[in-house]
Amino acid sequence: MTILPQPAKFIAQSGSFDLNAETAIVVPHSIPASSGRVAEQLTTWLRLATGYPLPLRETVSSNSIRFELLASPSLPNEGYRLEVGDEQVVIQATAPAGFFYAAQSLRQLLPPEVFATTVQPGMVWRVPGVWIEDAPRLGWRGAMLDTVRHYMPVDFIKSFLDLLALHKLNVFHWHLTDDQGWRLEIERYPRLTEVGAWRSGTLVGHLDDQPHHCDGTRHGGFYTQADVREIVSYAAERHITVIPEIEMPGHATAAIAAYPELGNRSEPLAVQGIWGIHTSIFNVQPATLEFLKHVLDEVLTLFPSKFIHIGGDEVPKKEWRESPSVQAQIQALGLKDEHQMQSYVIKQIGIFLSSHGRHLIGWDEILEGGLAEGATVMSWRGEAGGIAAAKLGHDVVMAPGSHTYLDHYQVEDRTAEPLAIGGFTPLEKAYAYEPIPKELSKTEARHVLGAQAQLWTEYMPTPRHVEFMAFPRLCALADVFWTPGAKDYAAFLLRLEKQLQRFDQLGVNYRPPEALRSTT
Ligand code: TNX
Repeated sequence: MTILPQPAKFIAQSGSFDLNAETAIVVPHSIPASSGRVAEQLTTWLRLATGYPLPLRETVSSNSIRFELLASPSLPNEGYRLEVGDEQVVIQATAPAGFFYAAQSLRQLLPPEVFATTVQPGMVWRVPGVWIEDAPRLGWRGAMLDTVRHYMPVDFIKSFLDLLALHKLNVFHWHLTDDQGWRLEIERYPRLTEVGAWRSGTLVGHLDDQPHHCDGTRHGGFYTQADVREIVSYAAERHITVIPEIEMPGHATAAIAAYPELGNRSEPLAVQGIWGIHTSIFNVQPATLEFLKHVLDEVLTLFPSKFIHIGGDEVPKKEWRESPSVQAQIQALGLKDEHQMQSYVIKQIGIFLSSHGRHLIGWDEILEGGLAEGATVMSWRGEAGGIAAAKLGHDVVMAPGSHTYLDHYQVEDRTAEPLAIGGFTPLEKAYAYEPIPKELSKTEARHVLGAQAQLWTEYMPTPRHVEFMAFPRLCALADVFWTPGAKDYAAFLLRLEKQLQRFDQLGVNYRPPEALRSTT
């Protein structure tokens, strides 16, 4: 088996199918346009490297790749069947996502050169005979990219989305605001990007190295609303939902630098060039809550996702403790302390989002001081937050630092590789990750919507560096998120070897894993 993530069920068959200049793609009239669209995508992909015309036809013929629509309950929406025989390849699914994943699998059954972007002469494009029935284990298979600590160009985000799609991941969690920058154009508040998108310098070396010094180079950038629309639709074409993250009430320095009235102190702030947890957080004036809702109004028009991520992590309460006005509000609202104040803010935002038919998700700190009704928790400080929330009957997404933080070192000898934040998460550990905590009963486990990988970019200044940290560990996590049943690391490595050959064609800057260094 060469497909990654590994299909749920497959049986090798005798024979094989050769793709050639006469092969057609058959999309009967009964296939709805949304699924037929996948056939167009498939032709586009396959044409690049094969140079074959691969026309779309409505009538059945031999030497073809045939799409067949199944009645809805026979397979889940993301499921598909793929059968490769001598005369034809048959793809069955009930919905566009299933056809899309079948097409991804078919590409991976072909030689890795099919991922080349120019015609490869002299190739035999042979697909080995196989029967596959496949569907994912988890519904939420995500990857988070931090585009704040380092701005990532739109073209890179698109190529990253292509790689997510190749791994059958379906959520792109886009970290857009933080202390070091505000990267989303908000028409009502232009200073968020005029001021907030730019910092005057960036920390040199590691946060733990003292004294801190910055490089003095202006860094920044932001995504216009047109960029966002383009990315959201690019993702949708690849069956990926984009979930924006707008941080509150902490990780807010860039916004406060742009609009000082949102903060708690009178002295002006600059957009941060240093990593870590900063004490500057939003105040809790009604006007600030209004500001957040106005920002979200625009966010909601840009992002059709059911979930909106509001951050909520790492909120030092120092400024609130010291602010007479926040203290007065805590009193007036009858709250016990600053934790309840945070919870109050998140609840207000939760109510706002529900009133617009959306759903709040936040990092596990939103549990502190009481969880907002219906809120979904993203568990990052280990699994505890996720377990607690699921036991309370809330949905959760597992994102524990221990296994899913791809900003950690991939090697024990830290001097052997570029500076990273810390930790040690080698490929084998990522592969060993178990997304459903054993502490949960079957019923509680239904609250685990899925899991995701995190790419925080403090120590990843360039897209190539992001690729180096993401791959191949994200391949291992994709397998964990998608494939039900027993794991087999040795078999994973064999499939990975093929995936790396595909990466070579695509020009992905992956880190060659030790286990495969002698062979690749
Ligand atoms: C903690 S994870 C953070 C981020 C950092 C990350 C570095 C989380 C919700 N907050 O702000 O970038 O650690 O690993």
